[in-house]
Amino acid sequence: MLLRPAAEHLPASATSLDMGASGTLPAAWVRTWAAAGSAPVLFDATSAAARPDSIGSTASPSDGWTSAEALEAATRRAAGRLWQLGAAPGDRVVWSCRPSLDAVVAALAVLRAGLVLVPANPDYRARELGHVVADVRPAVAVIDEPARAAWASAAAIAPLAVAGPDLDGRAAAGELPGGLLDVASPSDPALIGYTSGTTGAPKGAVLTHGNLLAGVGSLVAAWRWEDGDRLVHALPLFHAHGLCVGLFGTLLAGASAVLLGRFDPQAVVDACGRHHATLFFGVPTMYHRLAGAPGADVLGRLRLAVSGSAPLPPALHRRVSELTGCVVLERYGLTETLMNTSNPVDGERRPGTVGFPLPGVEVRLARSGSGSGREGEGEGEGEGEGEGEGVAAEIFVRGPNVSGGYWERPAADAGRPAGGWFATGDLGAVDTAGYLRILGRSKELVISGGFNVYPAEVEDVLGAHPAVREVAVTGTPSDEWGEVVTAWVVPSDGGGSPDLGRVLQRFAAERLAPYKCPRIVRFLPALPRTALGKVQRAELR
Ligand code: MCA
Ligand code: AMP
Repeated sequence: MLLRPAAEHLPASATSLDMGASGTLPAAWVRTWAAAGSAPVLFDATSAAARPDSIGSTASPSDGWTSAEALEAATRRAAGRLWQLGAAPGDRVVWSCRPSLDAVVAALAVLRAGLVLVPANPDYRARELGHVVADVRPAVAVIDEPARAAWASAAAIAPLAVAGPDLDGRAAAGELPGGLLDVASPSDPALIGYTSGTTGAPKGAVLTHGNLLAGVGSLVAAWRWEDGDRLVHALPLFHAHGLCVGLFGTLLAGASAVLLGRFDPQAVVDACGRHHATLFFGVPTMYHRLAGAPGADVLGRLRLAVSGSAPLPPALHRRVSELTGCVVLERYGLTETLMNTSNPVDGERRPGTVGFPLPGVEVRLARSGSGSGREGEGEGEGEGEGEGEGVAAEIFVRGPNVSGGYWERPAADAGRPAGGWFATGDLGAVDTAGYLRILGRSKELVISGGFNVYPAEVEDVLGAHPAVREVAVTGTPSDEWGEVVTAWVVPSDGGGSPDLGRVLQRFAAERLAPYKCPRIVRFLPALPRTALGKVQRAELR
């Protein structure tokens, strides 16, 4: 069944916008910056420890704030530096940096220069960063730490220039080739987001400039994001939530953001108050921690607090509302599609639901399997498939926000949406008022603190340890994290001990980013399997 379109839930101003992706984000940003002049855009609190005086000074834009015109100039110079490093339009740039203003300028410059931004978690270990570098063959890697730069160089299979994030400071004025800035077309690739490694190795979802503009533009419209809005930004910058929704959205709306660089409940509370914030975006773990923080009632004074990336338990939704007066707005998205649905700004924000389709996005529920969705489903087939109100079925999405497929994957694994419909791997149902409810996932995925963990990747790593005969990875429910990663291990010698558990956790920590490492290790004599030999994960959970 097709969900009722956004038009029924949004004002005409939001739905009459052109979501047909007839432009690019950089071109839109530059127009906004030209009009905004000296207006403050980004407050850099990422190095607050070194500059405590600057926190809270909203009076002087020069004190920690970067203006629209300064951001335009810095990103222009940084784009020139990327070209000097040898990158040509269409080349990929791996960007693996801790949050900083320089890192932000570098990322924006990649898009302005017509290059393809490939974010990589700065917590990645050598094998994780190496996989991205070997797969995407970047011309440039922007990396803020020598050890990670060395890992990238070692994994490169094509010539690679490695630079630190301070691209602007190194640019030589007057050497910029003219006419190349902000000229990418909507169909050109803009960003490759690594995600969904069902086979153990993440693959890159390719988003075009048109996808980014449509995906971010629909949020600006639906959330009535305006130049007077100010976001407290405490999300990682290397995922769609922090980068596309938080940062790119701020810039498209002509609004401003306080970049905290990391999440700390007290810092969020302080920044909301001192900077007169109107917006906060977080994952459920952040709301869990904020709910218990002194001064959290500041959330109730925001115009909008948004949750996403993982299910926000209704009990937590109600708790935040009771403690702070803030009715969190939950929305739903994926790296491959950016955001698809959202609870309304005006109207009831229903706990346990992700609301209605965003402007320009079609959402439908249909039976999955037998090739449906990714390769097999045609136009309009979703109607009359027997999936109706309240019945769980796979969620499919279609729209100008949806990626055309994964980077250089063979057809079977390419994620090409057939008839435009992208199979999300999430299961949902609509309630009587039309709100979408996420009921589970058909894909094997653990979401811990808003970060996605693919069991196969963790199993591949642990399975390489000589003490492990077999291993399966699942998610164990957790109030704070949503789920935590649990490894079920069949030891080679038949026994298992807390010591071996710790050895395996250390082994994982050397090879995987911290959020993927098993918090819990359990030992079994054998894994439960079906008659065909498939591990029965449901029995382990
Ligand atoms: C940190 N640790 C974690 C996680 N984060 N362990 C499991 N799951 C995690 N998510 C580890 C730390 O390395 C540390 O390990 C220990 O847990 C305690 O760290 P703590 O300081 O408490 O954590 P934190 O640094 O405060 O991080 C918690 C966090 C963070 C702020 C909730 O996980 C976070 O920023 N999550 C947001 C994820 C996100 O942006 N997802 C968007 C992707 P040790 O003790 O060993 O040192 S999804 C997306 O983009 C789609 C499109 C969407 O819909 O949004
Ligand atoms: P990613 O692979 O990082 O793009 O994560 C996308 C996945 O996050 C989706 O397929 C969902 O499983 C999950 N997700 C995102 N937002 C929500 C939400 N509000 N509720 C439940 N799951 C969500």
